[in-house]
Amino acid sequence: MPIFIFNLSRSKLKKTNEPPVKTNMEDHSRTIVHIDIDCFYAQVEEVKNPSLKLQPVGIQQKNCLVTSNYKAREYGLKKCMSVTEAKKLCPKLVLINGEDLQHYRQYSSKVSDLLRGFSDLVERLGLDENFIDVTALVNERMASNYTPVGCIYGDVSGTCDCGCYERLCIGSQIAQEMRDAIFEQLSLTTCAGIAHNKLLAKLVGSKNKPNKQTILFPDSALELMLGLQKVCDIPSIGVATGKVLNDIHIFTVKDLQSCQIRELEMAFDPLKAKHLKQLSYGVDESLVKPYAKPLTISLEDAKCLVTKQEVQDKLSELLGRLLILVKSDGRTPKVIKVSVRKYNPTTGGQRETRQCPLSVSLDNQTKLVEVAYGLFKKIITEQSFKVTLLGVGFSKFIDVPNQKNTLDGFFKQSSDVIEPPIKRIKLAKEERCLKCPPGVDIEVFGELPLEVQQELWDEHKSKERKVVSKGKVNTMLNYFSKEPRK
Ligand code: DGT
Ligand code: MG
Repeated sequence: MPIFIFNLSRSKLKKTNEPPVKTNMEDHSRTIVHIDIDCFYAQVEEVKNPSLKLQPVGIQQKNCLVTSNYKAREYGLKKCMSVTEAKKLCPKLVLINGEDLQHYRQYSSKVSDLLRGFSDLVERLGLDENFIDVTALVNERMASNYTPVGCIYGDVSGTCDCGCYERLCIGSQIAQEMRDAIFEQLSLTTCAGIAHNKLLAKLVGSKNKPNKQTILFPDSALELMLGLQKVCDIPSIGVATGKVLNDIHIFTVKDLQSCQIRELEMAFDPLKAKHLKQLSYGVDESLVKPYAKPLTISLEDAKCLVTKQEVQDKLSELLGRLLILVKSDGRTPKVIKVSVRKYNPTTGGQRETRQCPLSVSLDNQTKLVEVAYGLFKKIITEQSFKVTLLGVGFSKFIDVPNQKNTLDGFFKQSSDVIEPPIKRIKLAKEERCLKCPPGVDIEVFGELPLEVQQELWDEHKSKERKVVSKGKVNTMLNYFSKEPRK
């Protein structure tokens, strides 16, 4: 249950016609940090090529400028400007093609992974923004030092007495630590907003840019919201909702605050109407939703291929790029899959996918191409073919790091095929051991990471339910079975 802090004497809304939601009636017990990377794509290019730092740099996709570094922004360059216009404003502009997002994605996951070292509650928003709920960490540090770090938005004179001032000050210290870590480890500068909810943390973070952070104390929330002007400037109000609001003559944040809830309920369902009203006052009860890593990481190319060589070259190219993504993801995939669309003049063709357990090291690209080509041959059995799409992907990830301490690293002997660690076994400790499936050496089982133990147990249960088909002998369970492999 949220704790409401009733402090009506300080309400700036008292004189207006009774708005149903007041910011200082909201629960302030959380501390949320929002981190946004400065001129993200441009900074990644600068990290790759530091000489760019001294020059105005623009990132181009098609004929459009999607971002530019702050040096270029001094010339008046803006997002979504045409490249021709940008060049006119800044003739010395260095343009870089930013259509391949691979490096940006890599940096994006590195930043989120680094932030997860501070709190499990990290939510990604796009490629360069993260919300981090640092409430637990703040509570651990209470009664230490309450010096605020960074800029403060608005007036701090009338602070609430629920302890939010102290919490937000500690939150600002944590935000600074996070930004320092991102800079030290990845050479990226960032902006941060610190507030008691996601909406306010995001909004206030953009008040001082670049490479700065800003705290918002709850008493300044209304000022921040009213500074937005248009309803569409409220982050979670998209184009469609904005249009409906405009249709009922609500254009500004002030309009949204002062309209009757009944008016909103005529256009939206009651929950959404209440939510919109709350947003206009800077009230946002939404939680930081920890991001789930993707179930599959795959790449595909819709190119026409007609020879074995073309297919192998394409698989090699796709796998090369895919391995970079998988390695930066950090987890270990257990399954490799290939998708193919066979050309059909009438229907255009249908996509077919084949997959198999991954028994080859991620470091051995040549063998991976062989495995992928084997899967391709299972779909395309004809000598003469025409495929219009080829894709390759990894799935069934387990949280075992794929570079150091990898499953294959752990079990690797001289070949690339995973072998059980016969010589390295110790007795299993009761407390970390899940049920050992029949047929698996209890000592080997006890030595495995919990995720792998769980995986083996799940596989055993599936086998019991006959989910694993007889043909699929190359399973995890077989790797760890005491029986010799078939
Ligand atoms: P900032 O945060 O103002 O310092 O600058 P950026 O560049 O980080 O801008 P942001 O945070 O809005 O967007 C992050 C990246 O996303 C940006 O570097 C390029 C890309 N991006 C932003 N807006 C667009 C867009 O409208 N279209 C496309 N294709 N990419 C965009
Ligand atoms: Mg940014």
